[in-house]
Amino acid sequence: MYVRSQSDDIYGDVWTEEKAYCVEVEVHRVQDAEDLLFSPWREVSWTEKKREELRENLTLYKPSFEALSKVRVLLLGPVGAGKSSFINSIRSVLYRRVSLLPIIGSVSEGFTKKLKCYDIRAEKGGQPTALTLCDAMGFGDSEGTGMTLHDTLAVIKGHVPEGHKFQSEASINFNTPGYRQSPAMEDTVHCAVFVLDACKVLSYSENLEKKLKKLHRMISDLGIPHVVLLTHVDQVCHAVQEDVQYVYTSRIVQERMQKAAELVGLPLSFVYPIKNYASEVSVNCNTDILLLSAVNQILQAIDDASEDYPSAPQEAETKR
Ligand SMILES: Nc1nc2c(ncn2[C@@H]2O[C@H](COP(=O)(O)OP(=O)(O)OP(=O)(O)O)[C@@H](O)[C@H]2O)c(=O)[nH]1
Ligand SMILES: [Mg+2]
Repeated sequence: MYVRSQSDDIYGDVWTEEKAYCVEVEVHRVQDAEDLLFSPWREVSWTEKKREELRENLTLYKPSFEALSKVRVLLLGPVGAGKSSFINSIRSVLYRRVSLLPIIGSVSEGFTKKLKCYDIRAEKGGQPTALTLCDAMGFGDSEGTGMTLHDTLAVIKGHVPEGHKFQSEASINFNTPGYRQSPAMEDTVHCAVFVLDACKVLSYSENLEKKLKKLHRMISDLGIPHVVLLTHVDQVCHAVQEDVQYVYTSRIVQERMQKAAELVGLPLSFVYPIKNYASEVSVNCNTDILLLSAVNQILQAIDDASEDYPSAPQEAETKR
């Protein structure tokens, strides 16, 4: 439990005897009052009812653009930020137990090497929802490492086939096996999500920042919505580690969100903090609420952008 107090507040007993001996001393870490704001800066209802409401929003979601039956969301970002973990976490929320997809790993050169799209099912063995989450290779810190800008744009435009293995020395082109020359609208990416690690936003390289900013401009030009997910928020604030309910009261999470927004060049309202399932073996209501809120923001961004799609799907294809 976290208590906010004035510095001269006294809790417990005050000894008046001249000689008092301590038999046992218990030391507790006290969260610095400066770390927490007096009230959350974004309102969230942390209730079971809210979790079910958000879950239903996702499972019943239908894209507002009628020509589309499914939406593809591409997870982009530096190696190790938690892109694959996010897919595993969303599955966990819907299956009501922590899912164990064999796609997560910590390797400095990046664990995910292929483009793989995952159907998100309403429940284990159930019907796929209208959401598909696509996992791809991470960005390296230095030039020429990880997925290139060129290949990222090829994926976004829908040219790259499922299962393609990225190779920094072999850019995607017309000769790439399975290359889609004229992708249909359902093959393109309908929202790009930048996944950034709250522990590392202050130390990402200049090269990575340039790449994120460039992508932001290029994706905007294509008329594709994009948002930022800030992962690992449990590792930057003790209160949040105890309970993600403190996420919008934590000053440090707020600062890291501001930094994440700056890195990409988006306003703060496009940044959503999440905590992926990483060490726990069962799901938790508040963690689910934060994850589902982020997904619902992504779906909303897709629907907002689709209002500006040309009405006929063929026109939409040529626009891209
Ligand atoms: N504590 C904590 N750990 C996380 C979180 N998200 C991911 N992790 C851990 O971070 C490590 C990397 O996660 P991945 O999901 O494999 O990261 P990725 O972005 O897919 O990485 P690449 O495939 O290498 O590009 C794993 O050990 C995860 O368990 C989070 O929100 N909190
Ligand atoms: Mg991965």
